[in-house]
Amino acid sequence: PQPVYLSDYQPPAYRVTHTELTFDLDPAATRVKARLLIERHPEADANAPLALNGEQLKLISLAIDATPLDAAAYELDDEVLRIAQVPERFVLESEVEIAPQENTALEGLYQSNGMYCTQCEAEGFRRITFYPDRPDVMATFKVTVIGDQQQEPILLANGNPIERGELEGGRHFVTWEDPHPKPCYLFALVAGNLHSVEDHFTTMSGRDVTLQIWVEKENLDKTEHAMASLKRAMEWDEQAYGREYDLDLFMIVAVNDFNMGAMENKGLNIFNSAAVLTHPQTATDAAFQNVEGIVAHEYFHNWSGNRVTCRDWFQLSLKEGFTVFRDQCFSADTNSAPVKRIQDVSFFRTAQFAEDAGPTAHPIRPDHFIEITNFYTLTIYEKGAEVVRMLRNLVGEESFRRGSDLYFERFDGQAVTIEDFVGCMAEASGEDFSQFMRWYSQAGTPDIDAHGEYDYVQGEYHLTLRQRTPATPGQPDKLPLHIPVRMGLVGTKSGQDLTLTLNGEKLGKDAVIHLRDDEQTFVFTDVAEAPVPSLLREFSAPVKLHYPYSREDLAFLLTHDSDGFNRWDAGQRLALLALDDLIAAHRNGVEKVMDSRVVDAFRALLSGPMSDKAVLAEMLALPSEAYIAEQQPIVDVDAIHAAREFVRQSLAVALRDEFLAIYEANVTEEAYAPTSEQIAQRSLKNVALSYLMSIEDEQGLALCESQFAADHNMTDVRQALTLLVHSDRDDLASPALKAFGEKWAHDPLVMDQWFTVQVSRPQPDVLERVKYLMQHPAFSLKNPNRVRALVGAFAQNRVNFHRLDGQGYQLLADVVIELNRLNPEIAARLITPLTRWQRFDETRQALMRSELERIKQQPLSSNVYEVVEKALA
Ligand code: BAL
Ligand code: ZN
Repeated sequence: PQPVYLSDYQPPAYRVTHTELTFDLDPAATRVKARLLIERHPEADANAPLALNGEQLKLISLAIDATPLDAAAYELDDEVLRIAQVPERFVLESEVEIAPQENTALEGLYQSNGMYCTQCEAEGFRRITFYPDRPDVMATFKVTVIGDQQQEPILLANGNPIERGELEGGRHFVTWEDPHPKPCYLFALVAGNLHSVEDHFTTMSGRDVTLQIWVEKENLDKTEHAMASLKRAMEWDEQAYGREYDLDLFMIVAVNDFNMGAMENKGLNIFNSAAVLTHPQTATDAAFQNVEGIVAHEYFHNWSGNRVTCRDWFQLSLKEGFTVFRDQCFSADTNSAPVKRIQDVSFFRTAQFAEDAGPTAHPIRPDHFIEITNFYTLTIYEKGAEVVRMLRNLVGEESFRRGSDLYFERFDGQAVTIEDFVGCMAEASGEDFSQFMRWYSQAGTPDIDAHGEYDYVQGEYHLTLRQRTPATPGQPDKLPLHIPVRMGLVGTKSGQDLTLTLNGEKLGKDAVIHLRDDEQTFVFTDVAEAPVPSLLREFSAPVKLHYPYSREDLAFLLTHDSDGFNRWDAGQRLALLALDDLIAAHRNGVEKVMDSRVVDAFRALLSGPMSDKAVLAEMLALPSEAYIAEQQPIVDVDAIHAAREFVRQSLAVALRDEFLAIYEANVTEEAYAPTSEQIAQRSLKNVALSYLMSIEDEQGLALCESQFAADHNMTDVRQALTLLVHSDRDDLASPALKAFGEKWAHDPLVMDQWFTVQVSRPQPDVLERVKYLMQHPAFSLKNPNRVRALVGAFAQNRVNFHRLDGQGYQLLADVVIELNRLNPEIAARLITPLTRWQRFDETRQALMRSELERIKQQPLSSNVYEVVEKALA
């Protein structure tokens, strides 16, 4: 497979202005008729051939302006249909046949539980009909779907329904019209035996929009939260961005087999059932919050992605980074803002930093790719969002809003670039973003080494910041970035933020300083007392900040920093310092000793004023093994696990009574609601329970068992089940697992949780259990959710996946090889943990590489090929 390069971009020689499609549905032989109104670009060569993408299509007929084309008039290979001579303006008609029931890749038109659905982003439309499958070709669509009245009573497509009727042989049809020009990646069709819940939203200009969520009948009671989230998102986008919905109907459909979380097709969002269905008995608080965020994300795409779309797939972060930023702000406004930031950053620093440091590292705007589906990454999405957040922080909220208004107005109905977006921000604010643009082209996470000195005599504080971005594949040398560092100086006597005076200018108590050079020293004057610097507040830039904080400094910031995020981060850093010592002790076979400062800090947290329970729950959670691993030069999975368990157990022993008290104070009999208050209470209660269970405290065990038995809501049940299964009390865990598995055998999304709980336990029997569960009737390699819940979760189980005998790696490679044939997109994603081989000891490196080599020996899809090739380069 050959890469495509951004530098080769050419505007399309022909554009489609209007698209009419007719689908005659059949599992083995669906007929698709296309009638395309096509025009040559005014600047294109009059002899330019027409090239249409098409894959796995059986061509039945082809005509231009009603004249059939004979075989000599076109060339057809596995990927492209090329017609040498076409008029300046013409109608192209084609008919093709496709087989949805054989489509296990879940791209294009496929069947899921007997229902038809589509996934066209990024390049799935070419598996439906011959078309210029690129986002800069935008057309209005009229779509007729014909299906069986019994099997497919519901026939959906984008836009508004304009006609419906019955046909011979028990068939019927519905015709849909979408007046908004769109690229074909936003096309959608759904047909099946679906049921809907309906609601309404009145837009800011007073229009009534009908909202429908379509699901299988048994899931009708799991749609309430998604609907409420949708309405909140619609209102929020009007207030925060002035964006109003533009059709009379907005539909969401839940499907069981789906590669992504969801898809923003115009007017017809298709969702992975896991990203839309919730019920207190089946979904955890985290799932409720995830659904809220994803519903909002897809809805927000209606403007950031659909009305204004991407010129080419290299610009993917234009819509994804911006839309993730929008959904993050929405969730922060709707829930606890500091907790949202803590959770997002915690995930980002673990997973995106790892991606940015590995062999698949790429810029937010890559300059080449083989398979675009490999680029739906944390870098494009999450780092892209961090860059938009930096822009907002650099220009301020008002200018940012002016910039986004300008962007949506100026480029409505167009396919544009990242420069167009940043250009609007520059125009609205008067700022110069030329250096800032390097964030889009340079991969890798910048390291910032910070050093501070207080001059008592002069009353000055000198802060030196040095930046360096490590080499990444294809980018050996990096240029300095424009990095906004939000900061404060916390006085060690007063415990208060000091006023910041820089170059004679009073900046207030919290300010953004701009690091642009490799190294810069900032001299703060009129600093009346020795401070501890609080740097990178709210994680103001996606960088690794290194400052030689002492444990006393961190304990001080933990209680005095006015920035909630940095208070949490000080706790994480303090725990990491203790963990470092313990990891070293474990490796050296020396007795482990718990740092009393960490115990004291936790005691202070537990006994201090408890204003924000949600933040407290985050502060009590230790850094994950994956995050600890990120900080180590060579990852020693066993030492990390042992050290973290030691800290957990030491804290539990020292603070048992406090954890018990926290647990008891946060038990509630209230009916479940996914409110911030209740979620905070449950988080706090469950983090306390996890400490108690780490020492298998008798009272903790009893609480855990009764929490499981009470069956109050899935958050509590799942936490209790996890703690039992992850303990050494198999006598308690086995009956609980059995009861849970029997109770929920009919619900695949709950069975996914049952799989995950089992395969993430630290005990060494897990590999056998994974193999056993892969034979379970509820498991199927064809379903991406099942694969992620079982095999994906196992690969996150650090001590077991990284077994020294290599069997964990072997199992993953076996699954990748099999999935490569069924679903290349999911297979390629599944390889990720193996691509991180450089981070491990030599033995594991060799084992991981040999599995990558074994995969490479197979006949591979371009998706898997690209990842393996990079991983071994
Ligand atoms: N566009 C693919 C799914 C999403 O990011 O919303
Ligand atoms: Zn998106």
